[in-house]
Amino acid sequence: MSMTLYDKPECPFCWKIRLLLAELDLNTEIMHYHAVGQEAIWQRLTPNRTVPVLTTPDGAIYESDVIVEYLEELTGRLLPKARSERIKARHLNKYSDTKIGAGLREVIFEKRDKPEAKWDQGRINKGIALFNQALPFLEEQLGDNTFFTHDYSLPETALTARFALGERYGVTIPAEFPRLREWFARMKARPSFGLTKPW
Ligand SMILES: N[C@@H](CCC(=O)N[C@@H](CS)C(=O)NCC(=O)O)C(=O)O
Repeated sequence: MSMTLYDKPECPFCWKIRLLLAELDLNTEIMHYHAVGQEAIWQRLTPNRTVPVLTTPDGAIYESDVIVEYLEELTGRLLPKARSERIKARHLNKYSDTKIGAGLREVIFEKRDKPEAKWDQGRINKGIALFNQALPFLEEQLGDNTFFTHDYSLPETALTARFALGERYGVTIPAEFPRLREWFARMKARPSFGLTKPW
C-alpha cells in the first residue's frame, strides 16, 4: 500500500506520526511539505494548510488525530485492546498536545530563530513553569509501569516527540520526576527514535 506523509521535521504532530509509522513498520514515503515541486501538491491536500498530511489509498488525511484513528483501523496495533486503556491512551495524547505543548510552545517560539541576546527570559520561564506543572499528572499516570498503557502505544509517540523537542530547546524533565525521566530515556533508546528524529 502506497502512502506519503507530508512532513515538517520539527513539528510535534508530524514527529508523533513518524514514530507511529516507524513502530508499526509501515513503509511510507516521507516528503518535506516545502520540497521542490511539492508545496502546491500539499496545499491542494489540506484546507488547513498544516502538516502532517497522510495520503492513503482511501484519500488524504490532514488532521493528526484522524491519521491516528486511520492507522489504528488499518493495523489494529496502535491502541491498547482494553477499552479503558484506549481511553487513557487517547486522553494522554490530548494532554500531550495541549498541556505539555502549551508550555513548550512558549519556550520554543521564543528561542527559535532568535539570537540569545533577544530572548524574553520571562516568557521562557513562564513556559518552563507551565511544562513543570503538567508533569505530576504524567508521573502518576505512568506509575511503576514501563509504558503508560500495557505496551508501547499512542502516549509514547506523542510524549516522546514533545519531550525531545523540549530537550532540544533546553527544557528537561526535573529530577523530581524520576519515573518519567527513566521512561523518556527508554523511549530515546528505541530504534524508532533514531529513525525519526529531525536532527
Ligand atoms: N490540528 C493539527 C495541527 C497541526 C499543526 O499545527 N501543524 C503546524 C506545524 S506543528 C503547521 O503545519 N503549521 C503551518 C506551517 O508550519 O507552515 C493536527 O493535529 O494535525
